Amino acid sequence: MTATVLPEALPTNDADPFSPAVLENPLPLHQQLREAGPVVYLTKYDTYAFARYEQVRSALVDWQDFSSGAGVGLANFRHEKPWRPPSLLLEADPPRHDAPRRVLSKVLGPRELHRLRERWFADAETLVDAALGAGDTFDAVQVLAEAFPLRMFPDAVGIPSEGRENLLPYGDVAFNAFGPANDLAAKGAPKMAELTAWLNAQCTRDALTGDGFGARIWAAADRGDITPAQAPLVVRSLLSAGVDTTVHGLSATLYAFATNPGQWQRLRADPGLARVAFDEAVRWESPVQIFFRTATCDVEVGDVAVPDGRKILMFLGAANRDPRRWDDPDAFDLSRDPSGHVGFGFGIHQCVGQHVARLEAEALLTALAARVERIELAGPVRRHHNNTLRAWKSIPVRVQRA
Ligand code: 8QM
Repeated sequence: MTATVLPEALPTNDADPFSPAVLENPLPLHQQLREAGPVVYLTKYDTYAFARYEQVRSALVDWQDFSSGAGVGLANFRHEKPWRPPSLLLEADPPRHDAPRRVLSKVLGPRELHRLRERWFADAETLVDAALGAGDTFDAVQVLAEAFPLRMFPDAVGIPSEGRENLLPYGDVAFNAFGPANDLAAKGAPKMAELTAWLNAQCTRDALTGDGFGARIWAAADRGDITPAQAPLVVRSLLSAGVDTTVHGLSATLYAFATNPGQWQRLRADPGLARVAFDEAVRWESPVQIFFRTATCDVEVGDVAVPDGRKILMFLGAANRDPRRWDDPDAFDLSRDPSGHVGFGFGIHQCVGQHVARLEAEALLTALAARVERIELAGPVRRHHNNTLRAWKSIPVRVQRA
């Protein structure tokens, strides 16, 4: 039997996943989409969607049928011009994808991270001491989740201090650009050229200091592992993907603890749980909520087919709370094994910086757990809306020092 390719044969949903209401709280839509079926047709964007763990994970692994080369946003690069030259990693398929991936994977590998570990732990202690020294109520987003990666990561890449205030605004524009041309995308448009020019200028050989990740990417070009033309784009990937993601991953972790005091006590009793805690927070909140793929043929999924050339919206956040895969999925629980979550993606594109992110989280949480007896919300939290990210503007917390 041949699978039908007609959208009319599918469960449909008329919601706008990028509307302010859904971005404020996507969980009800995620549940509707999971319950509707393995494949749902989104009328608003004339596109297909996966929200169950099984389909999301299978599609992420099957890069042949579900391609990234036409872009991983709503825009289809076969028909629309990308807003910037496509990423050599994120928006490419094998074989083009592979050499840049290999280079970045090595630059961000265990040897490099081992060199950073001691310094990052010491810097986390300094940062946490400064935060606690300023009082026992503060904004955990600004004072911890933004401050730590914004210092550590650009230093590790090797860009100068000047202009770093552009990193988060650039990320906001870039992550909005994966979604539709809505108000959020329009908001970034006036700043786009300036931010892009600044970011690109940080990717040249001369802008990058010393022995950072950036210089190591250029060294790979000197060895011939990638071409000199590819090097600045690989540096650009690092600066595009490595800032907002960790900021909101750390924010998610701090929010999770501030609202689950029992879990904080567990971390305090066993600081070795810091890494599990971060992964559990990435599962629970899914800082990167969505990515698209493009079908390279009529792909059969169950008893329907996604037609050749069409975009599929993959709801990573919905998959990460799919009760078909997770017990008590809405609980932030350090006793579960969160491995297998799709918050870092899965398969050949799975986050190449995930070990960097985990090291940042481990350093920050270890410093915090040693110094803070209690952490709780001190006022209303505020989300920051973005077409791709589940992000925060503010998480006011009150801490009690240990
Ligand atoms: C998202 O530019 C890039 O290569 C890139 C940008 C954003 C990401 C990944 C790669 C997933 C964090």
